Amino acid sequence: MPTALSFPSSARLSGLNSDSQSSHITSSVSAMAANTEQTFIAIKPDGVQRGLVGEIIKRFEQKGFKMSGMKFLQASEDMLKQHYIDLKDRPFYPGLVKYMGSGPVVAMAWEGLNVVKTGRVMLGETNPADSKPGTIRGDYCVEVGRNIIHGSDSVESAKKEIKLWFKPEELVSYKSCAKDWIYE
Ligand code: DAT
Ligand code: MG
Repeated sequence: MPTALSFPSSARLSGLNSDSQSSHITSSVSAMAANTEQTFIAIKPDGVQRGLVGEIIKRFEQKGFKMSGMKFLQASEDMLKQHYIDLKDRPFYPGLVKYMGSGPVVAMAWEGLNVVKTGRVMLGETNPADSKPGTIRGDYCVEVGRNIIHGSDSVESAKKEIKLWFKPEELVSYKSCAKDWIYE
């Protein structure tokens, strides 16, 4: 977690007087809390098999989000059923669970300001056919049942999903050296 020790350096950098320094510090405090929002992103088995792991990670890195956790695994059926539990009554649920377990996935936690919502924008629509070019699904896939990537749809589901996929000690808390160049 960032500490109060990091405030003076950013205030000094901006060369502000003491009044505006304190409002700068106040806004830094609220921005800091928002900057720690996390989302769960998973590169699905087709994304892994098609060699898109590096490309997908690159997009999140280059955007300015911070990786807080990553692992490569073939998920169990139980875990995938749980992950997609809200869709259990949908006709595609069994096929979805089977596809997600058909090979290894890359499970990741990414952190940053509005990362849940922005992450969804970066993914594109659920159906690649509706996804704009420039989005991950818009650029790299064709069918809804092979849409290469998962991203949490709300802060609440992100919390649940990160808890399901990661043990607390698998998430790493650190300060990115780029932080003060990404956030004002
Ligand atoms: P998203 O992954 O965009 O959050 P979702 O949570 O509604 O979408 O569905 C989870 C996954 O289930 C989705 O990525 C692909 C699959 N899926 C959704 N709708 C489907 C459909 N109509 N037919 C086949 N698979 C579908
Ligand atoms: Mg979803």
